[in-house]
Amino acid sequence: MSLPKAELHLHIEGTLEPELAFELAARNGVTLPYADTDELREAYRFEDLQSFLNLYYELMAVLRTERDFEDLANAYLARAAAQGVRHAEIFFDPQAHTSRGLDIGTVVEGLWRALGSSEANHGVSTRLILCFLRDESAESALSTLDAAKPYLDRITGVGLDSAEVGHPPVKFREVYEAAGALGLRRVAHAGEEGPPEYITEALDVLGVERVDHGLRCVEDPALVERLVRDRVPLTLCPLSNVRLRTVDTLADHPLPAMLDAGLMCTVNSDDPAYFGGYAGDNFDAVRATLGLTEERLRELARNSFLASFLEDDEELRAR
Ligand code: ES4
Ligand code: ZN
Repeated sequence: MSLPKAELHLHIEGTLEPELAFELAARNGVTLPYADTDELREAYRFEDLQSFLNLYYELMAVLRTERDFEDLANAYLARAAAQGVRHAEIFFDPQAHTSRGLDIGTVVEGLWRALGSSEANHGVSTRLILCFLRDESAESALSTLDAAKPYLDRITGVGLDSAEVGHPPVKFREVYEAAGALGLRRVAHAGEEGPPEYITEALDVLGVERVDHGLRCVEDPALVERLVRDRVPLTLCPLSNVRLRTVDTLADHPLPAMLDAGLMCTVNSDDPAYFGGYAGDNFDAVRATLGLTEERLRELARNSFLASFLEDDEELRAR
């Protein structure tokens, strides 16, 4: 569906389609443990978040040069634009690359080659959000923020992703304080697999402005009340939730009830190459399966711009 929308929850590494993965593997002399794209797609049957993350990190081995990151981002932006995305706030995971010996500059400059010309080339404005891997140490997050300092003109905010359970937001208090002091916006994944308490902690301890996923807030009525009152945006990813078995089926997704409760929901694709669809596909799926009215769909699209980090004048142009 091509309703104009902003995408606020998108991991650029999660847009690596099998075809591009094999193309980059050949270009860089990397051998993948899959015979072909069909065999790779066979591996896209996930039990939970961790089983997905294992493949997600494994495939990143094909990303080596600035040009690889540029090609990855351009491929995403073209597909997003075709589905009505006018603005994209894009997560990247520097530690997943620096741990393989890449320089953070290769990642940021490569992505920027695509993002810097995205409005002209794709009609999509962009922001870049640096995510810390929560299953790595707090010290590693601090040194990642330090390494990013030469590139802060290209980075709008920080986020927190990867394996959630056992890695509560409080672990990253110090790096979020430092990021805030540098003028960076703050978001974090919370309440995807982790408990509602992680959502509260992300708000109170990390000072986040948006919660990525936030799905499990529905288990805590007092938390829902707070999120409604404070109009805290939640970046939901319905197809991701199905593929990672956070919900049993799409028909069981609490999105309609969350909207009825007054929560400020947005619909996003998370890792579209792995979860069966881009932003428009997620909108199509919730419309078809959850029976959302046109008015609800327009509300979701409007929320995506309101919850974005666009300035007011940019927001009006994008909508
Ligand atoms: C992710 Cl779906 C999801 N959750 C947490 N971390 C992630 N990194 C990439 N996709
Ligand atoms: Zn995510």
